[in-house]
Amino acid sequence: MVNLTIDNQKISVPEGTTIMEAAKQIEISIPRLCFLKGINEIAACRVCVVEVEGMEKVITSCNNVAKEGMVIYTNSPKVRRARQRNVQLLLSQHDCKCAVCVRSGNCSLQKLANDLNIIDLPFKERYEKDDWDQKFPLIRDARKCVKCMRCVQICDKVQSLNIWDVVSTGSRTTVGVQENKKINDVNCALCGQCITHCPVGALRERDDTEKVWDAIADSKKVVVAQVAPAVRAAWGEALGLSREEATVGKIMDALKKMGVDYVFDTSFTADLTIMEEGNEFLQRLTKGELNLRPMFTSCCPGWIRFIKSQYPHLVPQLSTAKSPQQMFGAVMKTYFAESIGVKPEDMVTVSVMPCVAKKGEANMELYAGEYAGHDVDIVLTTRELTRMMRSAHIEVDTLKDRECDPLMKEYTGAGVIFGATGGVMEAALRSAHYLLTGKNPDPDAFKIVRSPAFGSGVIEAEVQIGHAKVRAAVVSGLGNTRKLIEQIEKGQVHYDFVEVMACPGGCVGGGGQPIHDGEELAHDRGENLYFLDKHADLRFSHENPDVIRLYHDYFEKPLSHKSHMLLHTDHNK
Ligand code: HC1
Ligand code: SF4
Repeated sequence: MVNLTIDNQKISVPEGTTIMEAAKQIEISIPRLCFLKGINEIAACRVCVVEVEGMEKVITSCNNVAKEGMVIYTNSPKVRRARQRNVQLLLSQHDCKCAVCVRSGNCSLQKLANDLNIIDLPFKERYEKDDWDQKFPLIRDARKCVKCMRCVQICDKVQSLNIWDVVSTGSRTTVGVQENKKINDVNCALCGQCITHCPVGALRERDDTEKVWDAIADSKKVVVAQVAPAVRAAWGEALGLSREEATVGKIMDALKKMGVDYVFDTSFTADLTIMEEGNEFLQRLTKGELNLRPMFTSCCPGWIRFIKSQYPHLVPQLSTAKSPQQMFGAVMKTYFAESIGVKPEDMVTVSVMPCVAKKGEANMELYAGEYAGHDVDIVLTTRELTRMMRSAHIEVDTLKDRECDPLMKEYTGAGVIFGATGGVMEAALRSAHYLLTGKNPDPDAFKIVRSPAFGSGVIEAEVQIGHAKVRAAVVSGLGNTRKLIEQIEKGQVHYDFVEVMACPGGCVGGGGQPIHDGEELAHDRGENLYFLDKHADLRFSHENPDVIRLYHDYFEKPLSHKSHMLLHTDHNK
């Protein structure tokens, strides 16, 4: 053990403990901007400096370890002056337009400047302009970048894609797209993890909220919204609601109050996906199409972008099922439009997703139906939803639980758990058991595929369903996915069915979710979804009465000709 004194308190810590960690143990919180535990411990921002008795200069606390006998001050005049100066230097290269920044009120730099009582900038402002493609779903504003390197490290160490890099030299050193390329010319998966780990507003999603307001204001348009499973687990975080208060019913109420005509839950088409993808899997399994094993899930668009750019030869192994988001759009513009007597061209379909890649997915030519334009017209992230609620001046305390509209009102717990890693696999296994044996399993029979740490790697399971043995694997995070695929390719592991989610923890940890300065909340949000499943009246996708009626009235049966036309796609296109 090492003995030292921090702010006049004596403390003993194990050898190798950083000063920042040691201070935390006695509830002294040292401010920081760039630090991300285990990912970015490079002291780039120099905000976490502390004074050590006997040392002339202050030192950074995130990457210096506590030593025997050290006497440390975390908030002395010398420390405060150094911190102020370091933050002022960052601000000198920052556009400081806080009032019009998407991260205003949730920006670590803004908070630091306030906390440090910085009320003036002694330096002349100097920041770069750039020519970012404003149509791309991910937007970068170089004038707000503080060069903390978090985006570089997240994309490299967690997602294995190295999209960002340090570019230019000397005083012009900054962060940009690798090799100074355009963002459209590199293989960004659009997972949005760099956004949720950016401490300021330098990275954000393309804002599509005005498009929704325009559609609502257009009296000729019928606006139909769907809300993804994982949104319910996080939307209240940004509005100060507890998990119990932030129900999905209140999102539906808020959307109606904003002027949306019909509201639905994407968990409904998650159930429909299970019917299509589950049957497709059983067909591949029982027909012994070995060259197409393992079958990979196809609902995560970040994963689809990844496989297409990194492992194009594996694309035929993807399930042909469209994602629940796209299925919903297709069903809205056909079955639902017909049933309410609206022309598909007069319908605007809006999705609320925890994801940035869903914006890219919806825009793909692949998903422009013959009926009217794209399946989904506008995609909002969870963050954009809460911004819209704010701009509509909705008092969250006044929101009531509202049900979805008829025809696609019902959803099951199996659909809800799609939003957490392992959920798609578990939902599929529950229904596969029924399809193969004619009997429902215990709903929790396959909980082995739930990742205990939601994203700490790979879960594998061999499950017996009737006479069939299914070798399943679940993975989240693209770096983890790359490792798994390499093992599959080398023949070191063998699976029949693999679920992949691009974001660590699955959609609950998605790049469109509320931001908490690098704090990982995917685990808690995932627990919330499993809690909702546990207490749901229906827990099997094949028992969703509205899905059963949809097949009876419209699609006939899973994998029918009509299903293939509307609910499946060719990922090779
Ligand atoms: Fe997801 Fe999905 S689970 S991909 O994470 O299959 O975004 O929530 O909506 O489409 O259902 C996201 C979540 C979501 C789809 C479903
Ligand atoms: Fe990398 Fe994901 Fe950010 Fe794209 S969105 S740059 S893949 S972290």
